[in-house]
Amino acid sequence: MNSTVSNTLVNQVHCPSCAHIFRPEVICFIAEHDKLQGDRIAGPLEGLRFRSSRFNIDGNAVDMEGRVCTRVACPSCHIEIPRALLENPTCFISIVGAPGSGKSCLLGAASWSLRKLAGQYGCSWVDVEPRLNALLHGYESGLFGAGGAMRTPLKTEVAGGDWYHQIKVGTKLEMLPKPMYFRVARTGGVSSIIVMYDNAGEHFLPVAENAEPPHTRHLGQAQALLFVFDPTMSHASDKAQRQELILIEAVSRIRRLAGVSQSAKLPIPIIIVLSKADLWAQEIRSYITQPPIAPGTIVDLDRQKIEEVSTLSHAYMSEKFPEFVQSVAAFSDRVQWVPCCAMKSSGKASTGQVENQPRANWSEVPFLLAFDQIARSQRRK
Ligand SMILES: Nc1nc2c(ncn2[C@@H]2O[C@H](COP(=O)(O)OP(=O)(O)OP(=O)(O)O)[C@@H](O)[C@H]2O)c(=O)[nH]1
Ligand SMILES: [Mg+2]
Ligand SMILES: [Zn+2]
Repeated sequence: MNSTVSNTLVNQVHCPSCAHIFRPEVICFIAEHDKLQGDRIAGPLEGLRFRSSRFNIDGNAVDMEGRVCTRVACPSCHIEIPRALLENPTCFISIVGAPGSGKSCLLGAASWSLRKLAGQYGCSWVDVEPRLNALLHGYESGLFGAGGAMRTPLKTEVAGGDWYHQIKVGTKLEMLPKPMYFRVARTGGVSSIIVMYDNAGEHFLPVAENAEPPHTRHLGQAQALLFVFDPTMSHASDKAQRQELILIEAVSRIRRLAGVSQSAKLPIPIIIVLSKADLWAQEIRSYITQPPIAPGTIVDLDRQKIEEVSTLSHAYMSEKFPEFVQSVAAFSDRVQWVPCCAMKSSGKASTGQVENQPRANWSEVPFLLAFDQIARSQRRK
């Protein structure tokens, strides 16, 4: 890259898709000219990835056919990444939970809420490159779009182009999740890029050691873990047991991928997101109708209120799901319990059918808490 931009570059970039770590100078550009379509790793429909030695005055690469190229890709997996990753600190947030626990709805509701409320929390929240967040935009407009019936996100599939990039590694095809990117900044302060993923719950089910699907490789670079626990999954069903197993499996993968001992406490904060609060949290619901806002240094979060709600939720969980609570305590000393909902379901007496209405309460809180904690730890370094 040319010298006009190099003074603002970060020291190293973590690829959000394949976890490769590289210096920004070795970034690949994506060719724009029609004659340069097709890439041996990214696929035949993608522009060629290349290292450039020709730049225009704005610091953009020029491809072999003379077209200006602004899009960049990881030098290892060739998946496109936002250029902002070269210039801003990154916060990786991994969202884990059983199939159907509410991860995709949570993402849609959180993103929708943050677009409206970020200013009140003393920060800004914008798409880094809207094109790369298309999946999430679909969740948001389905849940909160004006007019028409509310559409909940489709079940996140275990494979397929909407949710995953497909690349060619040697002779093998590999699926990697499509990250979602937001720029968050304290009003008037330095910005960070939040990277999040929406996996299918099935990817977190226990597998034989060293057989982890590549889809969840992001767990190795997670700086905060959001575990979505659905208290409405019947205690007696298989799924209830899975929630516990999924947590144990996720922690074990994080430890393996991050190279920490299997008996060590997790070195990152865990936030247990208690989803579907409209259905179960009668005693707690009144606490989460208003966003928890109070002056803070990084984000204006009302920590006292959040702590109060976390204590109430922990008490609820200790009574109803003691095994789960014990597992969590064994993994971390830094756990927060955050109830939230993405919608309100109610039975319609006349038809007996369930009716859903958009209702995002506290869905943004787990993400702001995670960002706040990551930003604090980055400041301490
Ligand atoms: N009442 C209520 N129902 C919810 C809420 N969030 C999710 N649901 C319901 O739970 C279903 C599953 O939610 P998803 O967000 O798709 O679950 P997921 O964790 O992404 O599931 P996978 O994609 O299979 O891993 C939705 O279709 C909704 O019917 C909520 O806040 N309240
Ligand atoms: Mg999903
Ligand atoms: Zn990569």
